Amino acid sequence: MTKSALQIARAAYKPKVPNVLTSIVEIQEGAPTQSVANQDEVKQLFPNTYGMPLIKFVEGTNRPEYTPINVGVILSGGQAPGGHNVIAGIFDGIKNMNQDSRLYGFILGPGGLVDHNYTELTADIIDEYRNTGGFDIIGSGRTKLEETWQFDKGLEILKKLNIKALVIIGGDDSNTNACVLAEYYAQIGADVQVIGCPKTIDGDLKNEMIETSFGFDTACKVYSEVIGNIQRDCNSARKYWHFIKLMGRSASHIALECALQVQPNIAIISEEIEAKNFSLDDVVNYIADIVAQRAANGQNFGTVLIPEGLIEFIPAMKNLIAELNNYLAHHEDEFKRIKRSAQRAHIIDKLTPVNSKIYASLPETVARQLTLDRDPHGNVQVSLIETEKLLAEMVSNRLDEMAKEGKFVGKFASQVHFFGYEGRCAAPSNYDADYCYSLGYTAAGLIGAGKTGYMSSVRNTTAPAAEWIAGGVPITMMMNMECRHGKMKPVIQKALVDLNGKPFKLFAKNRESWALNTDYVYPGPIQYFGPTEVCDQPTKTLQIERSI
Ligand code: FBP
Repeated sequence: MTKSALQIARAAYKPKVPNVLTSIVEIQEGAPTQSVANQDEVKQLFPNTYGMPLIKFVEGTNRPEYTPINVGVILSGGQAPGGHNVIAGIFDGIKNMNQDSRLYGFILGPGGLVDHNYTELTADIIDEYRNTGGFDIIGSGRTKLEETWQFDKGLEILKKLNIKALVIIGGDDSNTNACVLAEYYAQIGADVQVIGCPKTIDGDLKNEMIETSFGFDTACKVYSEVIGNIQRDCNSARKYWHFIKLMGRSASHIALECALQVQPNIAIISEEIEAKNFSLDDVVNYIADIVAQRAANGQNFGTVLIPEGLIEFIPAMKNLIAELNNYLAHHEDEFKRIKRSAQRAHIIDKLTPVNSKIYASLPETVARQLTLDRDPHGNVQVSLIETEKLLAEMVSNRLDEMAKEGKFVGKFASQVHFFGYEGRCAAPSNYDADYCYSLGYTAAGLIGAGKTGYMSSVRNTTAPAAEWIAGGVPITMMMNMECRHGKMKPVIQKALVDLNGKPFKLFAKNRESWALNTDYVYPGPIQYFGPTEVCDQPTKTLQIERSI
């Protein structure tokens, strides 16, 4: 395989790790824990893994004798930069315990465990993938591991390969399932430990003990670089408004982080739209007013950041989507038989008056996107909805009306962009390379200590890596009960943007000035080699959250 000069240089990079991981690790256990809410229900559902203590790794003196251990690893869900380094960390960690330990990767996500599709990850393979982006070492998938028959089927192959521990690298849902699996294997005495690792570029798997999910740092840096470039182009030509949609299926952490990095003219934060009960028209008016104000100053250009999940946070749109989900779930075949050109009118006819009116007001393309195939859970696939086009078109229409009323004097031309996939497999930043390797090495330490139902945790990451704190958090500690598909289920609480949190407050304090002045910041590309202040900075979100 031909490699770029950067790839070759990057392969030799040695991730920085907490000092404690370079020493003899001893386990320090804290007090028993409890779930964030619904303690009684969660406790009842997880009798074997509830209430376990927090674990902190500390420097020890006596190195235990480790017997060889076989470990399995699964990459679950969307790609996130650094996944290969988590696997490298696990590999090095279990080899450090005993050179005869072995690592097996299950192919294409959790489905690989159920289908007995695996490969042994040897030193040669691991070395090929150190510090690289992507999940291609074993691939990823979105099969949900939640049924007992899947757990039993998985156990057959784990037993055959003599695998004593499984590491599941995934987001909130995958780690919820990891916890259910840990509980099940403990309950049936399967003698298989299960450990989770926090992954997702969306940044919505975080809490007091998990500072950030891996991949968020790199992905946001990639998007911010490109947005910065667009801002410079836009400030040079001074003739376009750029509507930029950013990934983040529900939470707006990516949009907020990018806004803090690039200081755009407008950034919409879904959580705020929901809290203020904004309608789609309110969002359109908000943008159009800023466009008009800038035009009055002769600035017929600007940037608008739009979180991917926005549409589902607008209460009226949420109701419309819920009714559409329900209608399509029950009339899918009937709907598909209708001629494409007649589908819109058909839906308008079937919906309740309020939703019908909103649906009818949507541009043709967006109306169609809302009726496209649902995901395996019957939900609309938000990444397929071109919110950026929707808003650009609606803002343009609104400005035409304002022009007639004499409230807009200027020109409006738009460009639309969607940034998501281009950031998910980028070569991990130094932060993600170090963080991920440490998470993997820590997971190996938890396995060595015989733990199950824990998530690997590396904290204090705004300090130099040597001072990072490694350990484990019982996954049940992050859980609460939520209604999923009509049933109450124990799930890890998703972390949305906190409107009372410091990062949002800083953004809110500055946004008026960023709207009217052109205060763009141009972050430039991720730097892998060079001064630490250029190469090793964590996200703004993390820095602001952890500032005193
Ligand atoms: P995860 O939560 O699984 O990490 O994936 C997040 C994400 O990147 C979202 O931002 C996006 O909506 C989604 O994946 C896209 O999914 P797919 O890769 O299936 O198109």
